[in-house]
Formats: sequence, structure tokens, C-alpha cells
Amino acid sequence: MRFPLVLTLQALWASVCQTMQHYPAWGHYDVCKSQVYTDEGLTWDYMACQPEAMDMTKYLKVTVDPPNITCGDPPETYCALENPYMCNNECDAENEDLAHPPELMFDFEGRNPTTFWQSSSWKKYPKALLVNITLSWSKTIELTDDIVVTFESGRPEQMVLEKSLDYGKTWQPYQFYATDCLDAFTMDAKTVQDLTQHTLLDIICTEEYSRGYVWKYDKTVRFEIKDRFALFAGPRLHNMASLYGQLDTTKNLRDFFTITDLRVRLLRPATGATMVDENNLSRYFYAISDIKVQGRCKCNLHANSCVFDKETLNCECEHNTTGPDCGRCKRNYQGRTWSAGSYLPIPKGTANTCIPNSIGPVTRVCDNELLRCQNGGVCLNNLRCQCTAAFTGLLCEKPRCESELGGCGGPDSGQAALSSTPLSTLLLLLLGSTLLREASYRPTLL
Ligand SMILES: [Ca+2]
Repeated sequence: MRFPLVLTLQALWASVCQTMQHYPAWGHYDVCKSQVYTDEGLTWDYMACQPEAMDMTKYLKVTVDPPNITCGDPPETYCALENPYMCNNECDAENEDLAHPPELMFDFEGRNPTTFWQSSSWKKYPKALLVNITLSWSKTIELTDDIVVTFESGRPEQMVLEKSLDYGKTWQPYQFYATDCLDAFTMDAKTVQDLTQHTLLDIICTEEYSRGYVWKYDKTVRFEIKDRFALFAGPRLHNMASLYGQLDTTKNLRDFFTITDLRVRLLRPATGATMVDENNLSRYFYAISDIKVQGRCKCNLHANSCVFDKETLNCECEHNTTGPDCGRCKRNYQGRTWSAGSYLPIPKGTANTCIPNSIGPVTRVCDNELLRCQNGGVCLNNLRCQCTAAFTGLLCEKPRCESELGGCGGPDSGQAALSSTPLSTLLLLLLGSTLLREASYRPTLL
């Protein structure tokens, strides 16, 4: 009699596994296509998809500038900032145990003592001690969590975090950090909590991560991605649907979280006092033990995996797209203009697959059968939809006001429109994964 029971348990387990597999499938946009039976037989059902968020520090190239600023050549001994007579910090580039190369900002942390990169000391005071640390991915990536820089020494009194979206050709500031924002950058001091949905893209100067000097505990400098997400998704990111809706329709917002490179510009080290002790400049230097960057490859919602091959990241494009970011249609699949996938409608989104040339002329965008212009738009020569004033998009499918920050009808409209019941499970899943990630980070801060 045991045999049927085993079979039943097996069947139950199989169905549990299937369910488990299916939940993330629609909660995380991690499937690009699935086979479905229709009246016409077995066909593919396509959906928007994106690679999983991951630790992006494994895939970067780090450059420290000026190149000879790393300590240890020649060997040097450093004194503690809080005690000028405690000088037991030795750096020697030739000795593996005493060297502090840039790679030590990205190795596995959790050991004691920590491993860290260190600059040479402020020997040329009062000439500024300037160091640029550049992280390059040679690929567009989308940030999904806070950038966290952990200092082994005191946090700098002045620094700027910058980003590039064009592989380091041009740079824009992400955030300014100073003990005195007005004095250092002629900017009013603000915190991320001062931002609203409408000022989210503002670049601020914060004193949050420079002020105060408590050697052991105040070690991190953050760029708060999640607090910015929370302006749309709610304080515990419980309404990711609202955020996805905004990211879908607002290019500026999407670009804000997209980077190819990051640059930490260290402008003035911690001095711990109002006066710099000119007789003991070996107390002043920069040392960073860890930099965290969490994100995903930008694949325009056309790929669910991104592979690291020959030192570069590349999206594994689906939906008949190609290119490092799946940014164009494959050869012979240019039946309509390329467009990115869309997070909407939740949960599966819209794949916007590239279609074969044989379906129509190369630039066929609209017709009166399958590709109808929506919301009163008129198809002009199969080339484009002429939309009414209130709508935009390839097929006039998007209300024009959606492309403005804050969406249609005020700050909460996005959330209200999208917070219907079927989303609750998705949001729980997203919240769950967020909390897990939080849990894996927090212990280092406690
Ligand atoms: Ca380290």
C-alpha cells in the first residue's frame, strides 16, 4: 500500500516544484518566452524579460588615477588619525602582506582584519590630495541597490560620486559629499529624504556621510538607490509595479539608474580636526576596504541572461534582437521598427519582438489589421501612426502625461492605477527578495 502513497507524494512534490518555478517566472521577468497551445497548435508566447540583479563588482575594471598614488612605492609608515603616536600602519608594494592594491576594494570581505586599498599620504599639503577611482564595465548596466563605499580610514571630508553613460567619455555627478556642502561645493546640504517624485533626478550634496568622526562605526558612504526607488514604490518597495510603470514611460528616470562607468573623486581626506597637523602628514590618507555595486545588464527587456565572456558582459538576446544591449533587430527580422520591451502590463509585460521581413515592408509600423494605431491615431502609409494630442508611442498606446515625472494626474496616480489585487503576490515576492538582500548586507553595518 505504500507504493501509491509514494507516487502521490511524488506528484505533490512535482506540482510544488512547478508552482515554485512559476512564481518567480512572472514576478521577476525572468522568462523571455514559453510554449503555449493555441487553435493553431504549439506556438511561442513572448514576454518582457531581464537578467537577474547581481554583484557587478565581479565584472569591472578598476583604474586609480594618478597611477602612482597607491601607497607602498616607496614603502611608507602611517600614523592613526585619532592618535599621531600610533604609527604601525605599514605599506610596502613589494611585500604581499603589506601591499594595498586597488583589487582589495573588491575581494571577498568578511575576514578579520579587512583588506583594503590605500593611497599614499598627504605629503604635499596644502596642495590638495586628489584621487580618482574609476570602475568600468564596458557595458550598460542598471543599478538595483545602493552603492556603498566602505572606508578603512576616516571618511573623506570632500568627495564626488560620478557616473558615465558613454563608456567614460562624459561624466555627470551623482552626488556630492562634504563635511560642509556650502563651503566645499557652494551647495545647500540635503539628504535623500528631502527628495520628492518631482525632484528625484536632482543632484544633491549631503553631509550625512562625512560629518562626525567615530572611527569604528561611521565607515560607509552611500548613494541611495533604494530610497529613490521608494519615492515611487513606497517605503518598503511594496509597490514595485508603480516603479516599473514609471521606468517604462520615463526615459530620464530609466537613464538616471543606468551607467557604464562610476567614478569616485576623492578631494580631501579626513582630518578629524579643524587644523591639519603639518608636522605629521602621515596621518592623512584615503583607504577603502570595499565597494558594493548591485545591478543588472541592461538588455532592453529582451534577454534574461547576461554572460561574461572574453572580459566583457553581453546580453543573450531573445525576441529576434541582437547587439550588446539587444538594441536592434536581427538581420531579416526588421519587419517593424525595433523597440524595447515593456514592463507593462504587469506581470508579464510586452515583449515587442522583432518580426521577420516577410511579414511586410521593412519599415512597416502600422496597418489596419494587426498593427492598428490606438486611441484615435491614424496610420500614415504604414510608416507611422499620427497620434492625437493626448497620446504618444509607436501605436499611440501611451498617454502622453505618463512620460512626465509623477505620471498622469498627480504624484500617486501611478500607484493607484496599478495597485490591483493580483499584484499583491508579486509584491510580496519582490519584498521578500529585497529583505533577503537587506539581511545579507546589514550585518556588516551593525
Ligand atoms: Ca577588501
